Formats: sequence, C-alpha cells, structure tokens
Amino acid sequence: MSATDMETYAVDKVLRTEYQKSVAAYWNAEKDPVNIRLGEVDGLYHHHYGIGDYDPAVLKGPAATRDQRIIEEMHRLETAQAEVLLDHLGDIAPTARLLDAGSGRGGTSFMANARFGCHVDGVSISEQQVAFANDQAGQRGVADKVRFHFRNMLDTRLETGSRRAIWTNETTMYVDLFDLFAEFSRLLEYGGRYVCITGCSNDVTGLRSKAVSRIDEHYTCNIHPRSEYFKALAANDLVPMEVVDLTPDTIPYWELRAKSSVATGIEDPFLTAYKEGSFHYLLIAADRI
Ligand code: GPP
Ligand code: MG
Repeated sequence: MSATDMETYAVDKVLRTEYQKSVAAYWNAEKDPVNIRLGEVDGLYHHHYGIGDYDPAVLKGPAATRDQRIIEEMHRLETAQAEVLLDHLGDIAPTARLLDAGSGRGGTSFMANARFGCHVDGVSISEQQVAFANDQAGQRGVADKVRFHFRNMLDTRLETGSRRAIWTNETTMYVDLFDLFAEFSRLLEYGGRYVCITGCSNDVTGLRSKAVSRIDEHYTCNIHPRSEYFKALAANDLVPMEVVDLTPDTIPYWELRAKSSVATGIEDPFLTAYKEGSFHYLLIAADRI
C-alpha cells in the first residue's frame, strides 16, 4: 500500500466494532474546557491527569485572575505527569522511532520530540484528534518528525521491530491488554521499552467498586484490574523493570480540579476510588525481550 492509501484506509478497517465506533464518536465530539483551556496555556494539549503538589497560592490572591491561575497550575501538573512518563523511556537517540498509542491531541508526542529530537508516530481512532494533532505539528514546525495517523493501536500497520519505545498515556482502558501488548511486542525492537501510565482497579479489594464503575461509565471505558497488566505483559515478552504507584502524587491534582471552574463531575469518583484504595494510578516500564 502507498503512504496515501495507508492514510485513507477504510474507516471500517480502523473502527472494527460498535464499541470502537462509540469511543471514536466520543473523542471526535470532545471539546471540553478542562482540556482545551489547559492546552491554550502553552499549546500542549493533554488527555491525561496531573501529578505533584499544587501551589496553594493559586487559590488565594486576586479573584479576577483566580480561575486562570488554577487552569495554569492544573496544566503544569499534567505536563509534569508526561515528563515522568518520558523519564522512563531510557536513552532515546534522535534517529529513534517511537509510538504514542492513543495519541489524543498530541501533547506527550510533542514533548518527546522536543526532549529527544526523535521521530514520533501517534495513532488514534479519532479522526478529529488526528487532524488537530497534525495541525499542531505543522504549527510547531515538527511535521517532518511527528506524525499522527488514523489507525487502531491494536493493528497499527507500522513496521515490525521498528520502535525503540512505545507508550500509552491513559489509553489502555479502551482495549484488550493481551491484543494490545501482542501488537507492541511485534513493534518493539529487542531491548525496546514500553511505558504505561494507567488507572487500574485493585485486585486486593475485590471486584470493581462503585466509584470505578462511575469512571468507566463517564468515559465509556473498561478499567482493568492491576493483575491483568502483568499477565498480559508476561504473555508478550514484556518484562517489567519499574512499577511506580503514582496514586499519592495524583490526589492533589484531583483536589485542585474539584475546586476549578472546569470540573466535569468525575472528580468525586476519582478521589473516592483513590482514597478508598479500590483504584491505583500506576506507571509500568517494561523491556521487550
Ligand atoms: C482522559 O483524559 C483519560 C481517559 C479517558 C482515560 C481514563 C483514565 C483513567 C485513569 C481511568 P482527558 O484529559 O481527556 O479527560 P478529562 O476530559 O476528564 O480531563
Ligand atoms: Mg483532561
């Protein structure tokens, strides 16, 4: 297939199930201020949450600028989350090719390219997100190195063994992990790195809690139990090297978000799930052997 043919690959080949179509429809329509207004702070548009303590001073000071101070602080914490993800990719040469699986509006991809000077391909099943992110790549002058594709991360059609590193920044709750990690195992070179940041349910506290079910309902996703990640990694020659429980680090972000003008209503379920222990915010870094 030529490059052009690849890009115009039929919609029903990318969106294979009714579930995938409904997820794509959600993200094609999504223009939530909690994401757009934060992105407008510096042009990095994220679709993930934040980590680190917020500066309590943003809640004080002049009322007229309070809202904007909170927005900027939430954006700073989301960017800090992506920096921690990139910290776990290892040494990346400018010639390396990476994959952002479920690339959203491109924020983490642009940060990876800015840090390493490397090539990044992003895939998303949302045509709107792909168009937005490619437009951003043009505006940032990096379209020769950062490209976004309307493709399914379960079937990327990228070259076998072509990736030095792959990450998923809060996207694995939309897919079967065994299918996903089989595709990543195919794409990674020997010794290549996979980094996952995700929310997962806690096997130790039993089946999914009410709060976790509310998160699933809100985003039309299917949060996996923690154990499922490690079973699916092991089944696909991906060996965990580091596991970081980011749960305590993300709670301040949710507390600040709950006080912000852009709260969406999902803040209470996240805070409840994290505090009751039924849900973790986890980073897993694994090597392809
Ligand atoms: C969305 O980020 C992230 C998800 C939909 C995945 C769910 C994540 C879990 C950890 C369970 P977003 O920035 O688009 O969401 P929001 O609009 O709420 O900020
Ligand atoms: Mg967001």
